[in-house]
Amino acid sequence: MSLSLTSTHWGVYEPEVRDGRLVDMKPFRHDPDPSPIGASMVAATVGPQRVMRPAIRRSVLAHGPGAKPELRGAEPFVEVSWEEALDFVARELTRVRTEFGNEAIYAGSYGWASAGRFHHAQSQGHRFMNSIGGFVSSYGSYSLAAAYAILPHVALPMPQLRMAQTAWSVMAQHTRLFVAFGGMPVKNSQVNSGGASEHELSGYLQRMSDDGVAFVNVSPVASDLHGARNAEWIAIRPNTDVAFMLGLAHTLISEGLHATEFLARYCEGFEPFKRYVMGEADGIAKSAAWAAGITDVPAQTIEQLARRMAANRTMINTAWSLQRTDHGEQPFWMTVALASLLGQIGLPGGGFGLGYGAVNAEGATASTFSGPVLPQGKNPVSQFIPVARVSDLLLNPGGQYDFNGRRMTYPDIKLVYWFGGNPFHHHQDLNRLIEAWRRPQTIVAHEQFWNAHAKMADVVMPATTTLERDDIGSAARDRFIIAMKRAIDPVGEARDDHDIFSALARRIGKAEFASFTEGRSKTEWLRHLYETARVKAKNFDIELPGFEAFWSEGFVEMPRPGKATVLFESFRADPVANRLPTPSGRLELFSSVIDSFGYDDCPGHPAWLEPAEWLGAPLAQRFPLHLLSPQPATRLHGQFDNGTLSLATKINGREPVTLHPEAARVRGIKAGDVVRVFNDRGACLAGVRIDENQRADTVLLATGAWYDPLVPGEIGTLDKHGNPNVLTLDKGTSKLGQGPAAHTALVEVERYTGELPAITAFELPSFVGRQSA
Ligand SMILES: Nc1nc2c(c(=O)[nH]1)N[C@H]1C(S)=C(S)[C@@H](COP(=O)(O)OP(=O)(O)OC[C@H]3O[C@@H](n4cnc5c(=O)[nH]c(N)nc54)[C@H](O)[C@@H]3O)O[C@H]1N2
Ligand SMILES: Nc1nc2c(c(=O)[nH]1)N[C@H]1C(S)=C(S)[C@@H](COP(=O)(O)OP(=O)(O)OC[C@H]3O[C@@H](n4cnc5c(=O)[nH]c(N)nc54)[C@H](O)[C@@H]3O)O[C@H]1N2
Ligand SMILES: [Mo]
Repeated sequence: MSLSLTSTHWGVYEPEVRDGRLVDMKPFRHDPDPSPIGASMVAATVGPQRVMRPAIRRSVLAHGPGAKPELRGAEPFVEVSWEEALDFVARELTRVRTEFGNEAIYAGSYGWASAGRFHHAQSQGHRFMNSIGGFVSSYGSYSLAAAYAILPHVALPMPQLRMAQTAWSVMAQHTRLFVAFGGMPVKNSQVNSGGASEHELSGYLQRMSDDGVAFVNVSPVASDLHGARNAEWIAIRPNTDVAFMLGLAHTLISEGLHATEFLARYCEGFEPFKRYVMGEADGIAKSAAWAAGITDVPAQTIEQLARRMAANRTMINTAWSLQRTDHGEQPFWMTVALASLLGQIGLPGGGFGLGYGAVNAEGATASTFSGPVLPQGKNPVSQFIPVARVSDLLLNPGGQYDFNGRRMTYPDIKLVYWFGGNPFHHHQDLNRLIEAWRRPQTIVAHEQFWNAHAKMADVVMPATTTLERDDIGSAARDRFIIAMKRAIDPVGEARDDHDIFSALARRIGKAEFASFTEGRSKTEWLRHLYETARVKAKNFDIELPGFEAFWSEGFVEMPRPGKATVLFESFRADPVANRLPTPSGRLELFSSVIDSFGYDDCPGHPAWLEPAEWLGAPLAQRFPLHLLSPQPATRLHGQFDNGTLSLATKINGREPVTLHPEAARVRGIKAGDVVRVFNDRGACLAGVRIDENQRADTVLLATGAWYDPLVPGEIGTLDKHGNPNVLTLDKGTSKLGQGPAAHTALVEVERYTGELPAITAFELPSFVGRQSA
C-alpha cells in the first residue's frame, strides 16, 4: 500500500490532512518508540508565527543597505513583494561582490534546517553561493567542534568514528559495566540529523537493565540516565570529568591494573602520559584523592570504580556535552587514554564510545549508507572560521587567532546570509552577538518563523516547511529512505529555499543560474539525486528500487549490515595492516604534533585544565550555581518552541529552569515562581521546577526558548523568556578546537518580584506601511 509520509529530524510521520488542513502527524508504523515532537508541529506549522511575506527593515528600505544597523531588532519591517525582495538581495549580493569580493560574504549559515535531503537549506544555500563565486564558510559544528579538532590527531576523525561506533546489539550481548560521563539522555536520542525512523535507545537500555548490566552515570544530573533502570549516580561537579578520569587512570596504574601489552602494541606516548598522571612531571600525582578535591566525589568511589572497570567488560561513554565546555578537547582525549589503559578497545562491548544517546544514529544497527545528498559544488573562497567564532569574526575584522596549528586572520565581512539555522538560538553570549550583528552592512535571512533570527535581520525571505514540499528523507545509520510527499500548500507566500536561490541566480547571471540549477526542475532533481544514490548503494550491498517504485511505495527499508560494528576491531586484529590515520598510526596518549603547537590550553597529552568558569573558581562566590543548558526534551533546539508540546511545559509563560530543593530553599524560591537567572553577561527570566535529581549547585535551563528581549535590539536587556545563551560564555574551547563552550558558565538565581513583563517571543515584529518608510 502506498503511503504519504514525511520525515523530520525527530522521526517519520504520516501527516493527516483534511480539506487541505493538517490535523495530525501519525507516527510511522515501523518506529518502535516515536517522538511526540511530531504532533507538536501540527498547529505551529500553520500558526501565527509564520513569515507570510518577504519583509525589509524600515531604514534599509528608506535609505538603502547599511542604514542604521544599530536598529536591527528594534525597528519595524515593511512587507514587500517577492520581486522587490529578490531584486534587493540580488543587487546587494552583486554590489558587495563587486566592491569587496566574495570574501566579504559570510554564509557559513550553521544550523540544522530540515531533514529532507534536497530541500536541506544549507546545501541549497552553499550550492548557490558557490555558483556565484563563493563565500566565507564555517568549519565544524556546535555539536562537535572540539572533537573534530582533537580526534584526528589521537584516534580517528570524528565523522569516521561516528560511523564505526560499536553497535547497541553488540553491547547488549557483551557489555557488563557501562560507565557514562554525562549520561545517555533518551530525550536526546529522539533526534537525528536527516531522520530518525527507528528509535532504538530506550529498548536497548531496558533490555540491558533486565540482563543485569550495571550502568553508572557520572553526571551532575541523575536523570541523564533514567532510561536505564537502577543506574548508579555519581554526582560529579560540572566540567571536572577529566580530573575524575585521571583519578581512575592513577588508580589503574598504581594498582598495576593497566593493560601494559595493549599500551605497548596499540598506543603511542604512554610513558610521557604516565609521568603526568603519576606526578613525575609536575610533582602532583593525579590520584583519586587529588581528583576528589576537584570533582567533589569521594576518592574511594573513584578507586572502586577503577577496579570494577578493570574487572569487567566495560564500555565508557562520554557525552558530546563534555566537549562543549572550556577545554572540551580534553574529556574526549582522556576518554581514549582511559580506555587504552583498560585495554578493551576493539573487543566486543568494551572500549569507548563518544555520544551514545546524543542522537539516534550513535550505535544504531542500520547501515552507514547515507542516501541521496545534494552536491554543493566547490567554494572558490578558501577563508573560513571555526563555526563558533562568529561574533569574533564580525567584531574583529583583520584580527588574528590560532586554530589547530594554524595562524588565522578574520576576513572583513560586509554581508551575512543565513538559511536554515538560528544564531540567536545557538550562539553563546547573545548580548555580544547583538553587538556583532551591528557590524555588517547587510543581513539576509531565510526563515519559516518570526523568531529572533528573523527579527534581527534586514531582509527576511519566507521559507516553506517540509510539509509544503516533496523531498527525500535519509541519513547514515538510519533504516529507511523516505519519499517525503508534500502534504499542504505553502503557507502565505512562502517559497522553497531552492526557488528563492534559483530566482536570485537568474537575476545575477545566466552562467550562475545554469550552474545552480544544472537545468533541472525540482522533480528532476529528486529523481537525479535518488538515482545517483541508487548507484552508490551497491557499494553497501544495498539494492534500491527505481525512483518510480520508491516514490509510489513511499519508503524503502534498508537491510541491516550482516555484521554489527565493533569500534577498532580490525585495528586490534592487526595494527600494522590497519593502522589508524594518526601520525603514528596508533592511538596517541601523547601527540608530538599537538605538543609542537605549544598551546597553553591544549598540551601534548590529556590534562586537567581549569575551565574559565567553574564551581572551584573564586567567581563561584558571586555566582555559586553552574548553569547547564542541555538539549530540550520537547523540541529541536529553537524549532517548535511554538509547538504545543513545548508550550505546555512553560511556567508562567517562561521556560522551565530546574533547581535542587536546597538551592531553592536557601533563596526562598518555590516551584512555579518566576526567577531571574543572571551573571555579568546577561539575565533572563524563567519558571521554576524543583527536582532533587541534580546537584544542589547546578541549574538546568534547556536551550531553545525563543530569545525575547525586554527592549528589542538593545545590548544587555533582560530576556523575558529563558534563553540560556544570554548567560553563556563566548570563548573558544582552546586554540586547538575553537569550539563552543556552552556548558561552562556560572550564574546566580533570585526570585523575580517585579511585575511580569508579557511574553512577546511569539508575536510578530511590528510592520509599517511603505509611506512611513
Ligand atoms: N547554551 C547552549 N547553546 C547551544 C547548545 C548547548 O548545548 N547549550 N547546543 C548547540 C548545538 S549542539 C547546536 S547543534 C545548535 C543548534 O542550533 P540551530 O541548528 O541553529 O538551531 P535550530 O533552532 O534548529 O535552527 C534551525 C532554524 O532553521 C529554520 N529552518 C528549518 N527548516 C528550514 C528550511 O527548510 N529553510 C529555512 N530557510 N529555514 C529552516 C528553523 O525555523 C530554525 O530557526 O545550538 C547550539 N547552542
Ligand atoms: N530532544 C532533543 N534532542 C536533541 C537535540 C534537541 O534539540 N532536542 N539536539 C541534538 C543535538 S544538535 C546534539 S549536538 C545532541 C547533544 O547531545 P549532548 O551533548 O549529549 O546533550 P546535552 O543535552 O547538551 O548534554 C547531556 C547532558 O550532559 C550533562 N553535562 C553537561 N555538562 C557536563 C559536565 O561537565 N560533566 C558531565 N559529566 N555531564 C555534563 C548534562 O547534565 C546534560 O543533561 O543532542 C541532540 N538531541
Ligand atoms: Mo548539535
